[in-house]
Amino acid sequence: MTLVLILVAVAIAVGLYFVLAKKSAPELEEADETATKKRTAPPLPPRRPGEVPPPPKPGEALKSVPPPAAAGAAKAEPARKRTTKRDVAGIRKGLATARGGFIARLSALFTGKKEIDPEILEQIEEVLLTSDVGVKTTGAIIERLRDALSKNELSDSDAVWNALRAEATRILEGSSQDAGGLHVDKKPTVVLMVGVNGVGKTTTIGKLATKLKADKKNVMLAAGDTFRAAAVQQLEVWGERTGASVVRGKDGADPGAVAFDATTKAAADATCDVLLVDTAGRLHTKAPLMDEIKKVRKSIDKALAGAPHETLLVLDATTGQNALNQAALFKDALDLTGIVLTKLDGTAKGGIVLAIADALQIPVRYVGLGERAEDLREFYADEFVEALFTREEAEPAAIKSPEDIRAEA
Ligand SMILES: Nc1nc2c(ncn2[C@@H]2O[C@H](COP(=O)(O)OP(=O)(O)O)[C@@H](O)[C@H]2O)c(=O)[nH]1
Ligand SMILES: [Mg+2]
Repeated sequence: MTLVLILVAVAIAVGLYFVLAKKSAPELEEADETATKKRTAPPLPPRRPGEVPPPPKPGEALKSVPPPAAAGAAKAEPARKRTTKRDVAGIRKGLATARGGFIARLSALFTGKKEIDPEILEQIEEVLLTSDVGVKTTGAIIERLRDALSKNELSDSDAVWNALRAEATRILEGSSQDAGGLHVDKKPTVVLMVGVNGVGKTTTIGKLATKLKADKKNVMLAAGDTFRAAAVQQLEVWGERTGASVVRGKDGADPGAVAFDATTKAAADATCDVLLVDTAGRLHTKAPLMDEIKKVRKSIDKALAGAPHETLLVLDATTGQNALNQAALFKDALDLTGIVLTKLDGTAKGGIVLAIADALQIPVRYVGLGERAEDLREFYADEFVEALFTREEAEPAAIKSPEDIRAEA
């Protein structure tokens, strides 16, 4: 009798457990929906309790182990193939101001010295700190150099320079597995552009529309900065230049409504490849304004499930550490897929790119090296470091990549 009672109690408990588990699953999914919608891999088939996975067939064991993720690459998809021709010389030209400032100051510490000056680490540290690399990133770089020096891994000042260059590459590659331009693999691909006032959102949209048009893509623009009539006009000028249609609302219209309308139109238009959504760059320190960007994002998702496919944060390199503070707030509010760092042509510092890559672990996708459409460059760490760090005396012997050699042939 007691046994029967115990069995009945156990059966009821098990039943209750399954009913509760089933009920809470959709609620959890909903709460986490925005964060995981785009990137979650298809779920593995459920395994019954106590079930042991089948042993791997010979040779299969290694395949089933995922490759180790690079630092900060948790969100990143596999590295994409470079779509543009390498143009180290062009990028170097765009970085002339930074090379004349930041890099020239660094380089001067090494010029004419073969022996390592014991004070060189402090001098490097000072240049990095005054070039927007930031305290944390500078500290990490110096620590690694000090470590290598103490192990006698750096024999002369050339070796120190190369180690510095390698550090820059490591930092930039760590965050940029997913670097290099937009991923236009959905039709339409919806791109939401965010950032504070004046950083270059609208200009970047115009430059992107120009690039996409050159790639024979059909582009639509959404005038989501409804606060200033001038902002809408600025986008319309880019629309006329590139042949992209512009979706706009009435003056002062709700930005979410404009974004919803544009996304609905783009989704219904079979010829539309990419929709670029402009937003107002209101002060990020005012929480309600940040909430509004989140609302815009939600409206886009409502009009087309899974969109926006890209949310790019635009940062102005000339604002230095301020750009980092902005980025932290936007990263908190939105699921950012990349950074566009504009106006790198206008700063003698330029170290901010290292600080951003190191602190945010969000891939830098484009850099702005001027106001013309062709000055927006897809970002690749190796190419960028080569353009930034090549010293004047080494320039004639610039290293050629296999792509360059093939292109010349
Ligand atoms: N030198 C330079 N100027 C830029 C770059 N990107 C944008 N600008 C300029 O920055 C200013 C503000 O750009 P805008 O797109 O209106 O910023 P928004 O408020 O974020 O939309 C404009 O004068 C642009 O021409 C860049 O990469 N280099
Ligand atoms: Mg604008």
